[in-house]
Amino acid sequence: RQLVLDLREAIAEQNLYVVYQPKYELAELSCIGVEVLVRWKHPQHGFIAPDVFIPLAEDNGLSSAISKLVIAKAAEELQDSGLLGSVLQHVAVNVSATEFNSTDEMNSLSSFIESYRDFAQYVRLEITETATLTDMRKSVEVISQLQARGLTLSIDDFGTGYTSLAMLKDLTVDEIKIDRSFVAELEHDARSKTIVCAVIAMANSFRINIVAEGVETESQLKVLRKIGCRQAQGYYLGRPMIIAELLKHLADNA
Ligand code: G
Ligand code: G
Ligand code: MN
Ligand code: NA
Repeated sequence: RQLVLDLREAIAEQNLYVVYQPKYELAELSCIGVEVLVRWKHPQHGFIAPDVFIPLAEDNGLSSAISKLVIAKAAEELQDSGLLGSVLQHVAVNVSATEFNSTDEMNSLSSFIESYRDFAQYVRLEITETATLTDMRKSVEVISQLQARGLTLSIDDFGTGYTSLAMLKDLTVDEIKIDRSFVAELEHDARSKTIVCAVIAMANSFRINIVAEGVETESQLKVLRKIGCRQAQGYYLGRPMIIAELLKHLADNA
């Protein structure tokens, strides 16, 4: 309970900050986007993981405040970086299911994003598969509204939910991200590999962008390349970094 109060205060005082994990195009191993991830350093308890405070935020009506804070910080840090539109084709922001499932909150979020004029066009929203789609028909509607406003949509942690195939059938998403559990098993478990291959094939035929998450080794990257995966993220390619580190990382890898 104290933690919720502290979180509220941290949000109000803009004391959360963001890091950026690069996303790579595998053909040329060039960075083409970033995923923005929120971080909280508590004044007494030190770093608190998003796995802890995001659910807390969701349970206490703070999701949309966090999304807006993340977008404001990313816009502020990236707007003058010279990266937007040149190196970075998009900037991905995670959206909680509680927020995604509220039409009001999503309208409010997209208006907020639109207020960042030179930034809005780069924003891509990531929604987690498992948590999201309680009501497929409503999701279809929300997603097409967001796309009509120029935002692109990505399905995060793809393959972990029960509705993966229904989503491919019904949702006109721009991107799917293969959950890192499949990538971790890619080399040891033939069935995981078969699933990943099938997802890549389906995504390619639907012309949906496909990203492998959680790439931690060179050999995983090799396998992914071989089976036709075009984009990837993971510690092997780049950890989540503060803006100064991101700029250095991109300069070093240019
Ligand atoms: O960055 P990290 O691996 O610690 O993130 C852990 C979890 O928290 C992931 O599921 C990630 O999607 C989620 N997360 C990180 N940043 C944000 C954010 O800004 N908003 C939301 N809703 N979730 C986030
Ligand atoms: O659920 P989502 O995909 O948004 O989670 C993103 C989180 O995954 C980030 O917070 C990041 O810390 C974590 N992450 C990114 N790359 C890797 C990786 O290669 N391995 C592992 N274990 N976690 C990763
Ligand atoms: Mn994500
Ligand atoms: Na994920």
